[in-house]
Amino acid sequence: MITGGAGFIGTNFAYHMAGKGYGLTVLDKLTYAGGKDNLEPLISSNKVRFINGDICDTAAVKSALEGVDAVVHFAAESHNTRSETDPDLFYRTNVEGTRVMLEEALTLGVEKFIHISTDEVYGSIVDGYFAEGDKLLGDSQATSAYSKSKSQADDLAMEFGKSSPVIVLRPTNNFGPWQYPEKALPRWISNIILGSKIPLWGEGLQVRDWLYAPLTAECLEFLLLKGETGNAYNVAANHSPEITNRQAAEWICEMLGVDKEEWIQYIPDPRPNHDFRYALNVDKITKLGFKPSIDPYNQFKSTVEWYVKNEAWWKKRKEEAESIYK
Ligand code: NAD
Ligand code: TDX
Repeated sequence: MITGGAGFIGTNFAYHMAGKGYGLTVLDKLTYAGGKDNLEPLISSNKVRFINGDICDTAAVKSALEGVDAVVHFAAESHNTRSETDPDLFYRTNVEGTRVMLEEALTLGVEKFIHISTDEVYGSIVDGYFAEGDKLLGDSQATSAYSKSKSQADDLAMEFGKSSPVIVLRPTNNFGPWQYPEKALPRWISNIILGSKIPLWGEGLQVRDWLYAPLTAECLEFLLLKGETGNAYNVAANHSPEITNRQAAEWICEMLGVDKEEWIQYIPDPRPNHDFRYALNVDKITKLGFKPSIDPYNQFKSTVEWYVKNEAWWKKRKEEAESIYK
């Protein structure tokens, strides 16, 4: 079962797993971020059994779990900016929803439960890298309602993992096809295609560790097969040199053939407590045998090409996505 399988990373994972012949159930509430259209080819070919339901609804979760042997739990409210205005929703979905999923799935005896956490649970780091043991309990160093709720959900999953087959994955910023255009990369690409500039917050010197979503999907299949339960794992690209937001924006301008001096607009940073840099130590998952194939420039390029080709997909989402920045 893939919760949140109609969202960005969940969709990438569903295509990866369907391609490998796994039988899949997607449980998704179809919030603004979920698109059943993403999965249509998989649903119509019976590769995905789709259930429209809420992870906070115990009865719906119980019924959806029938016949399921493993759960990969993505469903969440995922955007920091939205958490500034509706923190309660983030706690309900991310903490309470995760508790319901853990309790119901483990009571029914699933063989593995992978909880998708995030690099944001560690907070920002000036130099060096966070290892798995660096996460503190509770809010840890998390700064937004989104990251604080994810930090608490991570604790719950780790607690269940002391006696049940739970794994926690903490990935860095993902990018790739099907990402909702509220997030930086698809926002910037779609802006330029529509003739608007890239709004770069502050000086654009923040560092994100951009990880191509199809690699996160590979990582999850690897953990389903080889991950040791009761453990948290980081996964990251560890770019060298690191990629600032400014660099990412400049690449997008270059790939779309526009002048970066003209098309990047520096604006006062609207995000309170904007985390400056995320960086993770990946020794643990590397030792277990997972090494993603990192090629940021070409992975950015494939992503830009996807948005150029799939204008109809993001155009119908763009107005809603932009409304949160007004
Ligand atoms: P997304 O916002 O694109 O998708 C979230 C999905 O969850 C949507 O399909 C939505 O309909 C569904 N959902 C929301 N509330 C639900 C509920 N109550 N019941 C059932 N379904 C519900 O998110 P994403 O970017 O794909 O992120 C997926 C997961 O990965 C999240 O847990 C997020 O915290 C984590 N994560 C994301 C990134 C990233 O860069 N996108 C990085 C690290 C971790
Ligand atoms: O228009 C923009 N201009 C800008 O400079 C937007 C939308 C963002 N930014 C900056 C803010 C961040 O430094 O770009 C960076 C990336 O921003 P987001 O796409 O909002 O992602 P971020 O806040 O880093 O969080 C993402 O990574 C960790 C995901 O949304 C989370 O779900 C995940 O846990």
